[in-house]
Amino acid sequence: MKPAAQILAMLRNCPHGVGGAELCEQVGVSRAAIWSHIETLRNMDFDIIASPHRGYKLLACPDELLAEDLHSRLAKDSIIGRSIRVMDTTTSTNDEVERSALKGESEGLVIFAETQSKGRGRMGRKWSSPAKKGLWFSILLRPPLRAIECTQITIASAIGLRKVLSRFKGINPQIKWPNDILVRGRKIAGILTEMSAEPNHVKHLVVGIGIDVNQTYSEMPAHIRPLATSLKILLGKPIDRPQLAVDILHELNIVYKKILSGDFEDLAEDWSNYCTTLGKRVSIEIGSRKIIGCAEALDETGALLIRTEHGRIERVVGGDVNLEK
Ligand code: BT5
Repeated sequence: MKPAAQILAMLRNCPHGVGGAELCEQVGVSRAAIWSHIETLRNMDFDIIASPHRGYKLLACPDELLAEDLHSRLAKDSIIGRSIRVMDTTTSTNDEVERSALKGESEGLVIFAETQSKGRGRMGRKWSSPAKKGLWFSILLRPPLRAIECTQITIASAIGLRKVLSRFKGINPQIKWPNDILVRGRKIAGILTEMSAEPNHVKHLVVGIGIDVNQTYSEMPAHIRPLATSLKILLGKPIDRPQLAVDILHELNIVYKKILSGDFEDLAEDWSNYCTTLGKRVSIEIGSRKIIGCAEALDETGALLIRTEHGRIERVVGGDVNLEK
């Protein structure tokens, strides 16, 4: 870890302040070097005061995603976030991670962008990603799964996101199969899982996640305003994006480890408790075919099981679910 990130981690862990001597000892640099790193952090808008008795104290952090800072706040053995990059702008973080995957980068890489010029949803749809208003990021995974089991990863990610968002008072997020997180019927987050696979072997997965954090309605494109919401709109105040990013990566790591240890059933149970789709009469369009029926359950691969009007079970792995009257 770089000295500035190490200093930040120590300041966060000791809200009452850390002495200069302790920082020198732990970071392994001189007092002058500590002073210079503190100045660098101040120039990045970290509000740090120095007092002769208490040493250095962190008062406030900027609303900025900093790779080293995020990394230093994750557990050392975390798979997700082993390596983190933050970009000011890119076309789509899914493209960035895909390029890294093809170069052989190991799983756990996370790339954030403060804004995306071509953020996308499923089936070529656009994803609005205004600068510094949300969390727009993608994760590289190389799970030992078969291609047909990969819906598990989207479901698990939705469960992880739901759990973190539900910690905000008064927010009760619901999951709409397979990739939407809704609050009060409006979309607050979406997941785009893209896969590179051979018949019996997944080479890698790119899990792209978009979370609406600090937008107001006026900062959303008009066509999504009636459908979307953000944490700021729901809570009436801005949210600390770096902290939210850390909490989400932490939770995604937990659910990913569950999948790796074969515990999808456990996750599926959690999913059924918060899923708006289950038990409802739904329709799903897959190409030119339309399936109508009752969404009964998830199977062990994460596919949705629909009981049609003829009593047959249809297994659905993708598509848009609409609630029917
Ligand atoms: C999704 O697609 O919900 C997946 C979204 C994934 C976005 C992330 S951001 C990081 C990574 N990089 C990318 O390029 N993508 C991923 P889908 O279910 O197809 O929903 C798309 C629809 O959601 C659009 O057609 C709009 O109606 C709506 N939408 C667009 N932007 C939105 C936003 N910021 N918040 C809520 N809804 C939005």
